[in-house]
Amino acid sequence: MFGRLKKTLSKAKEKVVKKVASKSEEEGEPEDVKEVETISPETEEPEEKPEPRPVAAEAEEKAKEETTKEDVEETREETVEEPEETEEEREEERKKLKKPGLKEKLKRVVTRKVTITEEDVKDVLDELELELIANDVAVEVAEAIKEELRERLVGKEVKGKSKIPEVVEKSLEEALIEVLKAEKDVDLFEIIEKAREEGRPAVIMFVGVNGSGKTTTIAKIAKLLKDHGYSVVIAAADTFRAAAIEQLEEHAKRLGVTLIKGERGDDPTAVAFNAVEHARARGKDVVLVDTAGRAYTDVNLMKELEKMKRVLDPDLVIFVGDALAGNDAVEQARTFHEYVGIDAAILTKVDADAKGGAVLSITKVTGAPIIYLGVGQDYDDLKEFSPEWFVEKVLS
Ligand SMILES: Nc1nc2c(ncn2[C@@H]2O[C@H](COP(=O)(O)OP(=O)(O)OP(=O)(O)O)[C@@H](O)[C@H]2O)c(=O)[nH]1
Ligand SMILES: [Mg+2]
Repeated sequence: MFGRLKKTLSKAKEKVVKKVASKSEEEGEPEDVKEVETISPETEEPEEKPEPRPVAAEAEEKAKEETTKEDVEETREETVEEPEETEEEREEERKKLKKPGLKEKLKRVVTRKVTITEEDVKDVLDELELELIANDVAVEVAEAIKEELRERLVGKEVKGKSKIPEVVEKSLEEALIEVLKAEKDVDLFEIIEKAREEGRPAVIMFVGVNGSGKTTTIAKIAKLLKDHGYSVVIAAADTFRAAAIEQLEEHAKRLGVTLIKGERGDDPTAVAFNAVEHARARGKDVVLVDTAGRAYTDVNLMKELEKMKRVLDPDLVIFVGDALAGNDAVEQARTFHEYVGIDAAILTKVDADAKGGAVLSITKVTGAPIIYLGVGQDYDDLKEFSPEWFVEKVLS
């Protein structure tokens, strides 16, 4: 899953780290980190007690050299006073004189920092942008990731070479989370609970082009909700193909949930409306509405979905997109959002998706959060999505 995207991000990360690290070597202090880190004040002190007052003696010598005849007396006075210092005081003084050297050294290592500049990251970021586009990331999203990353990296002070990978990784993590963040969160269970409190079934419409995985995803969601104790009704509002109704009948039978269907060619909105009425009358919790998938350029489909949305006034419209379609899935989402309005997205076939482009792009383009990912053909192959989970997955 996301193998290619992982490689792209890891390559960019390594390049920035390498560049900044080489700069830190050029601009930093000599590599005395080890030496200094292993020296403690204790080990630097000589084991044995030094000769009495070598420092004071040295000072005395120096003073002697510098004194003139006139101030001899004064100097004598000073030297006369000195023997009165206790051994502890002298030890203290000796330490004081020694310590700055050590302190200075430590300070040199701690403050050895490097500031990341535009120059350091420009080429890598440009390259990353192009590689993201090659990974089916929408152009505007690749650009946004580049900018978010630039903002976080340029001007950042990194203290110590060993901190560089951490700083770069953190910036990348934040940049990706930023583009994956939706305008508002969508929680399927909260929505259902809210409708339940209002004494009515929650209505959820699934839209998307043909073959994107709507019917399979509805079956997965029906299983998830049933496992959580909710009663589910499925509306076979894809009356376009007879096989679509049969496919859903099979799922409903296996899952033990109610299916409301019409005949092939019936008005899809009427079928969905009947399902909602049925759920309301029987006190069911959720209605999952399967819709027909055609090309997203199909104006009739968009009109049909618009009408259904107007009549049903659903709690949630979920766009189902095939992650393998990459940028095309993003374009589909954009169109569905324009005509129908989508609240959330589910991307399917992510188990076979190496590029991760659609996952990275859909929210930024439509504002709708990804709530689940389809990761296989079984009912349980549904993964709850969060930007943090995704970022961890692609940066690990
Ligand atoms: N590997 C994998 N295959 C999936 C996933 N989701 C759906 N599929 C497969 O994709 C194909 C199409 O899925 P459907 O659920 O029929 O798609 P649809 O959107 O309902 O298609 P239409 O009814 O024609 O509009 C089926 O073979 C599914 O088994 C998934 O997450 N992973
Ligand atoms: Mg279908």
